[in-house]
Amino acid sequence: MVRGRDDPGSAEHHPRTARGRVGSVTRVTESTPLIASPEPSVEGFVREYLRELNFTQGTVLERASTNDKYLALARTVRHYLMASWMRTTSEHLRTQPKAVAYLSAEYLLGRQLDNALIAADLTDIASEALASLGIDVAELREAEVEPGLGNGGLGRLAACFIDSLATMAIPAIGYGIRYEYGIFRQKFEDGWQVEKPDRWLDNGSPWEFAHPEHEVTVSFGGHVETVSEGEGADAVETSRWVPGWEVLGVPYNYMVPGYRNGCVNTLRLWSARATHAFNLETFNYGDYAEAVRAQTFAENISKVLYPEDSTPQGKELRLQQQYFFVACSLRDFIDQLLPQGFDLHRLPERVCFQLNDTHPVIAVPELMRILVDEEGFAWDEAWEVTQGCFAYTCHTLLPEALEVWPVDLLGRLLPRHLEIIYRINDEFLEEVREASGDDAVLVRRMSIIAEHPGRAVRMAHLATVAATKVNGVAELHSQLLRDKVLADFARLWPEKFTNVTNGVTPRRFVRMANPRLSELITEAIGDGWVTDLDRLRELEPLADDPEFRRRFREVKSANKERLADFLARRDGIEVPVDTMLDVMVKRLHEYKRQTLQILHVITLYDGIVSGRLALEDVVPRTVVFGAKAAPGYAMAKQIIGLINHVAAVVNNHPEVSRVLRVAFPANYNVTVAETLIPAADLSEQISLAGKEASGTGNMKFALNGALTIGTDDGANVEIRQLVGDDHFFLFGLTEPEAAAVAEAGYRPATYYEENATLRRALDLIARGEFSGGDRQTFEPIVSNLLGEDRFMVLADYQSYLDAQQRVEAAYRDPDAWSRSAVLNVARSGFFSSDRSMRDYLDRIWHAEPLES
Ligand code: 26W
Repeated sequence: MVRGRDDPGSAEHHPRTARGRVGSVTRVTESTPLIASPEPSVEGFVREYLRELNFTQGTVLERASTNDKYLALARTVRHYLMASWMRTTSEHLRTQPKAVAYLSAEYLLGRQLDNALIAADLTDIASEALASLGIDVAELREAEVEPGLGNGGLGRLAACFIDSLATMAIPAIGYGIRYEYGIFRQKFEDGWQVEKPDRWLDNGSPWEFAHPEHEVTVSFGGHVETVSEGEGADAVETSRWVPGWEVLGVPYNYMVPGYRNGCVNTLRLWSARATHAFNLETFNYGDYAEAVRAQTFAENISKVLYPEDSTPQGKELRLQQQYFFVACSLRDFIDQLLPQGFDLHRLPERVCFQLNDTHPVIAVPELMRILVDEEGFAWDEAWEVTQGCFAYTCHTLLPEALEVWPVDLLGRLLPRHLEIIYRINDEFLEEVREASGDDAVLVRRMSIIAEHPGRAVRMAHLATVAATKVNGVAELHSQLLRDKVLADFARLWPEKFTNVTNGVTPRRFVRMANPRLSELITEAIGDGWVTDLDRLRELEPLADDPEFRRRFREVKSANKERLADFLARRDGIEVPVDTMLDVMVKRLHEYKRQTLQILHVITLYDGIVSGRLALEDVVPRTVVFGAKAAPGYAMAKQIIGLINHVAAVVNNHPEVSRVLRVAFPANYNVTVAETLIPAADLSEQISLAGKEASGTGNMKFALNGALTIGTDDGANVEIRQLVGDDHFFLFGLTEPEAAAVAEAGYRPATYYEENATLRRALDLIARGEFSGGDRQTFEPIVSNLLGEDRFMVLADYQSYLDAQQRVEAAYRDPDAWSRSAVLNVARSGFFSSDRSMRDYLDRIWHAEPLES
């Protein structure tokens, strides 16, 4: 149960005396007066900056630390966006347009400063202003600790989407969790991953605005009572949730600036606090220690991001997090963004709650509970409204990544929600029975409640039943959702299923991360591409212009220098700047097949040391990995260990290291991606076909002029179709082929027995070549590959090797290579997240931009 601040019923639970009167929210009916942001000028910026440094940071320039200077700069930049933010917010309230409310447990934002400078068009002014004070902006940029409030693709996608929504002036709000600890900081000890806490808030977070006055109370536990209302024939039984405990959600607002368009949207992240009532009572009893313990208990809810990105642990705290943030968000939307007394029957006209995977799906029974229990809606009315308000995006194909919650856990934490889910399921299964002529097997398969191994709620089924639309994140993925993962549902409701291929924001991943390429592009075709990425097409003819290609190569090589410098300073890693830069960066997962790439490295190493491969026949390359493993995922950690141990041997070998280097900087994150991707020549997208839903790194690489070596998987399929077969190195089984091999019974050992090159590579690992002679160290990897090899690494090995040879041949011709690279840039405009947003708007949300 959730109560808003303005709910008079909550007063008795919330003695306010200690904290003063609660401000009620002013409903804006016409434009409120707003303070203007300062006019951009160098002198003005200097003044604002010194004011921040002296009056807010409380220090003088001579004594200011780098962090002081960074905080003052961040706050100064904020000023220039503030009026736009306030204007956007008040316009939103005044005009009451249909809004998109993006519900996501993760936002992998990356650093904010540079993005804000670019959005506000202040980069040059800020540099000049600070230079006049003897400060280097570049140094301050590095002081920012990125908010790593996400695991990988799904969280980064959410960050790209809110950027695009703001740039397109769509009324949108992002809702999520303000984790005190984001994704862990990865370190290597002897090549093995260790996790350290990510204390991203330690130095202060200048981008957030706490709003305790908009706190929301969230309830958990307790039991459900049935109450009868009315008499005789009119008597109706209703359910009443009597919760066991409560926490408060305090919202923190972050600005989401559009690119130079005067629109600044809001990202609202919730932080958990103990309720005042609880504190007061317990403290009054004099049990100080117990009161503090209870406080810690409540605050644990938003303490840490779960670092699993594919195997849900079914942890109670995770379900608490999920319910906590969606309960706060629904309450907030209804109380803060809709006019008082708004008729909730019309909610679908005003909002689409987009469910970013199943993590926020508990919002479905929560809205039902609000409508039925609090607003007195009849069940059917409430269900119609609810079905009109939600849409669901699925981001995976791995069955083990689909969340299920044991019924006893869910019932203990949210008894009323479980009851609601049961009723939704009953009515849904009735529909299935009717449509299928009582097909009991089908009913069991489609049920929201799984019976085996234990009774559990299948969140993907709940989401699919409730949503107006269900979408996958690339063509192939959406097709597999329709044909395999959710096939029964797609047969019942074909029109519910749609595709929206992912995209990435060109602001962060081209304009900001690759200023040199941006300049080259802008010089050639003007700067319209930043918000209209299809215009990159205009570069196509320049692929045939030798001078343009030369300048493109100059950009690449300058980006390699920048990377080398970055890695030298950050990690003490030395990378050559004149070799092919071959990059695989993404979460460590067996289906993504980092092992396949390390096997290629081992094969090159073996070829050289055994003399079968002459040094002059090898195209010098530097292989860069970046990957975090879920802390409990033993095989993923083994693979990290293997890569680091292979790197040590390769890099220290006097001959081999002349043509082959392996670099594995620890703690891959958005900031590293921004330096690494613009320098890359070759993008490794080598998952087993049918396993990677989309991938978004693949798009970032193509847009930055790297060529892809990849399987026919996820969005690779669309990248290849757009850039053309001649500019993409395809290899491996297709999805239907892989499915057929699996069906027929896959036997990896056959490949080992029949392929001598593969055998030598695996034998090197098995014999301890990379583990100081110890055969045990990497035994689990070898026996896994020879035994189960669930993701068919061995089946695709030879095909991958052949593709790598085509890569080498192509790279030997710099002109042809850079022609392909330019064409990759020119033909990848489709992968802008602006286009993804247009697709969501047309196919799912049906919202319009705010007039400015
Ligand atoms: C712990 C439970 C869990 C399960 C799945 C947590 C997180 C997930 C995510 C769905 C994993 C994820 O990030 N998926 C990725 O989403 C990207 C954005 O759509 C896609 O590009 C990637 O292919 C997909 O793996």
